[in-house]
Amino acid sequence: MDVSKVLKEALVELESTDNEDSVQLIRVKYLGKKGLVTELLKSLKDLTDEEKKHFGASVNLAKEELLGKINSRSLEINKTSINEKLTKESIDITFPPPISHLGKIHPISKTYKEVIDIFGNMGFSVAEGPDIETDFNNFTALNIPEDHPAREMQDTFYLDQKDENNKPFVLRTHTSPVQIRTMMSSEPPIKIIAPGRTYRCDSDSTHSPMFHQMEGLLINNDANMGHLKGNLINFCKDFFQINNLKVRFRPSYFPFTEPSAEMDIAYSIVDNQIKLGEGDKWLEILGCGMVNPKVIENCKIDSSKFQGYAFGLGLDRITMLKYGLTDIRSFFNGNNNWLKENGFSLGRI
Ligand code: FA5
Repeated sequence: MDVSKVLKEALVELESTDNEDSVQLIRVKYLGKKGLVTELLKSLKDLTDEEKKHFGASVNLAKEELLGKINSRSLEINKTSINEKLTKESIDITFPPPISHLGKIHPISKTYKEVIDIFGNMGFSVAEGPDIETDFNNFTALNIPEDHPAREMQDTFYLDQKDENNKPFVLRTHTSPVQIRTMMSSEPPIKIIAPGRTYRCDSDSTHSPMFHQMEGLLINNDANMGHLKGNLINFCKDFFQINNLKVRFRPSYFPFTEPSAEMDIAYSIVDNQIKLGEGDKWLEILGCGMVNPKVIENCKIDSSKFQGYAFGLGLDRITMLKYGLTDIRSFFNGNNNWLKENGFSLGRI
């Protein structure tokens, strides 16, 4: 029985194979229970002790060599197939993705852009403030001193860290602190909007713990409630693209404005969808008023020379109204299917 002949045949077969399945067949053919090399070992019983020694050793050597070659051939074949796959599947990241793979613009992002465009056309510029605010900017400077009941109107998230006045920082409950930051750092005339994230411990179909507001602030020497109402009505007609939009201003109370009002928009629900411009339901979209002279003074501006108006618009609320969405929480639950249905393709923004 020629061990070297069997080994040679096995190696030739191994060399000519190019896939993993064939390698495994060769393994079985030679090293399996009934394999050719195994059979060689079975024939030991017919040999003399001296022959057994030599033959056994040469079969074992051949077995080891073949096993090593089978394993390395198998590795080689796997490596080649992975490389081939990688070459075939390589992605040209400079190539634009197919339309079906393009992301969607979130409705809130679309609203953000639109409100900035509309107020930008009215001459307002964009100001910004941080999400984490001091107690002074979020409350005190806005004429909401400690223990003032108005602090309870806005359920506040307090942070553990304290500011220089030893007061805990807060997640801003509204965008109104940007009024303070702007008046503290610039001279009138002032005409800004400040869109951004705001936070309150509040959650139902029209309230979200994180939501978006846009502050508006105009300070000059002759602004009045008429200007404020006119601008807000024009904004709504432009934003909702409805000329005879039903709106109402209700007297309200904010410590930082006097007089104060809230603006509501009329709607109805038809087939579980919000319909605008008709119906007897009202959704509050903003608070507004003439800036309280105390706030102007808190910012070191002379309130005998300057006056102005301010408003805080709920961006999520106007987005719900515009696109007929009934639950504010759907904006933020990260559901990609919802976004595919309700988002906007890049070309449309
Ligand atoms: C304020 O936050 C005032 N800072 C607004 C203001 C600014 C008044 C300047 C006067 C001058 P209010 O708490 O009402 O007011 O909130 C304003 C708007 O934010 C509401 O009309 C509503 O549209 C929206 N809003 C309030 N709370 C939530 C909430 N939890 N989720 C979604 N939207 C909300």
